[in-house]
Amino acid sequence: MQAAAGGAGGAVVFSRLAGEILDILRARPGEYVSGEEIARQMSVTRTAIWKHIRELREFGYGISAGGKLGYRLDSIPDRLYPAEIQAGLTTQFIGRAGIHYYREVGSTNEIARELGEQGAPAGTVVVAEAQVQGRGRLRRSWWSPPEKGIWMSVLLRPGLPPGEVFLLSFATAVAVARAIGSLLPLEVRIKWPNDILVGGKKVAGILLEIKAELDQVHYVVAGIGLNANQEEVDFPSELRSRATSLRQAFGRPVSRVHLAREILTSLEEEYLSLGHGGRERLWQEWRQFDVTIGRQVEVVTGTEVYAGLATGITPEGKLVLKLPGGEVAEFAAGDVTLAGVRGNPAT
Ligand code: BT5
Repeated sequence: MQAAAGGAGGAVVFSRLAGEILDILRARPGEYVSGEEIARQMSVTRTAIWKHIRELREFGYGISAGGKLGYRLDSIPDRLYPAEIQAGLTTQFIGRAGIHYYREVGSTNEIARELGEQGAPAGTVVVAEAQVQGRGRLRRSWWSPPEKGIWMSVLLRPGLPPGEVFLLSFATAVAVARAIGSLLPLEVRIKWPNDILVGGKKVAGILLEIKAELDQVHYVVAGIGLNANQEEVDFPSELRSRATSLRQAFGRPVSRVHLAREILTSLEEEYLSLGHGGRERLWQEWRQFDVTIGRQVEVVTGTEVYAGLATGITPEGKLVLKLPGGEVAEFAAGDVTLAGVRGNPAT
């Protein structure tokens, strides 16, 4: 748990002692643990324990006080608190160096970028309950309502040459798709370059931002926006036909903490695998999720629109399109609309 520098509103997180009490109570689920025992383990007074129990309650934890019996953890709030994400997190470095938590922030990518400039270690994570200036590619905005999604950025310092950093954006998309699929019985798809779809609608997006010189990458910020618990009516009307949430697809609310932890875990796996030359593995995985290749698509790049058959992805991540005249075009960036996706509305 960390305090973070800079950023709208500053990081909000409970104290280290409150975190220690939480760990003790969490280790004894359903049981009362006496104030005396907690005080002894932590070498603090029972009054201090009481004070921090009150603090935890203010952060939304349900803790019963049973007089002489002590304290019992009854419920955990649905918040992306670092202590919750880190409990049971088995990664080597992502989320280990620090998770910076905000109730509200402009953009988690912006905070992660500031941290990158300040020399924060690889694996630093920024997470917010809400973003007021969440962003997509090309300065588009990303709708990030409070406590409904996962708005999270991971600072990475890859040893890849700048020309290969694009691979990380595909790796992040695969990591998010895998994480969703491993926790929920949903068919997750990726639309080039990295829209994550469920039921033909966008459930998550990835924004990779890079600070590099010609021959050296300083850092990369992998931004992940995942709609978790919005209901259909929550969506702004302009997004309703194109966007969805896991809750909508699954039919029940989902645990954002479990998802965040799973995403960090699979992101680290993909990242480490890439570092060990696992490009072929990445493309194989990506293809398993891909919904673009073999479809008639429209690619919008700036003001141009191209229609054609998506025939493949180059090793540089470019989309290959066979145009009606038979020519072949390659796209390094753009927005794809799928024509005639079976059973799904076109996205
Ligand atoms: C993306 O851009 O899909 C990248 C989104 C990345 C968001 C994360 S949240 C954490 C981190 N901090 C940030 O500030 N950003 C990252 P793009 O492919 O350009 O898609 C943007 C378009 O998706 C918008 O123009 C809308 O049409 C649509 N959109 C906006 N909010 C959405 C949402 N919550 N769910 C689905 N679609 C959305």
